[in-house]
Amino acid sequence: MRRRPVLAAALATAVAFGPWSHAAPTPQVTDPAGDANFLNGQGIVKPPSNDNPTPVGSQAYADVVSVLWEKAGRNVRVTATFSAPPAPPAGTRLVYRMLGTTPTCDFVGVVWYSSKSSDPAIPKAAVRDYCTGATVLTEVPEPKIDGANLIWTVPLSKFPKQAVGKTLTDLRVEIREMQDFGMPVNGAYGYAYGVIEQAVSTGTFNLK
Ligand SMILES: [Ca+2]
Repeated sequence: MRRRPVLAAALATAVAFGPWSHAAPTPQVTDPAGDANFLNGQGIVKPPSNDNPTPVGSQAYADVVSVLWEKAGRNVRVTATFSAPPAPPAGTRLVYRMLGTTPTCDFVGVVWYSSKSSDPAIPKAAVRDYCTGATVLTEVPEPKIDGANLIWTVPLSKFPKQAVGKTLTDLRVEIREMQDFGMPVNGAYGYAYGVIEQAVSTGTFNLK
């Protein structure tokens, strides 16, 4: 009988802390559904908002709704969530870019090409950075597709040293359609053109 107060206190503690200790982390980037259609951010739909559902529809496979940056041991895990699985139809090649900025890097983040570029210098998945005056792609394992989620798990060591230990600011998304020539033409195998989807935020992530 004398133990009852202790048990009661333990239960009270479990109740008090239980729900919060398992709360889902909050994505740093959120974006409306229904706005992935090449119009937003293309000068067609004007600021102040780049997120305007339009009558022309939306490509759900490119329609980002949130991005969560997390530490996972010595890895960085980036989970991008879409309106549908990120699986463009045959013939449509997209590059999915999840980026941020540091004082010395115009951008640094993770990218995934929905189909392999014919350019041997472009890996299917990479850390993409502009920290040294040029765009650099560092190959990383492909992200996992889990339903409507695209999940990169990238060793911290794959990020440029100029960015490690720094805070990524202005976390954002840019998804572009790719033209692939299948062979080098004037030195290029292809290029990225229209922005099918973008998202911006003031969210940050400590890259360490
Ligand atoms: Ca969206």
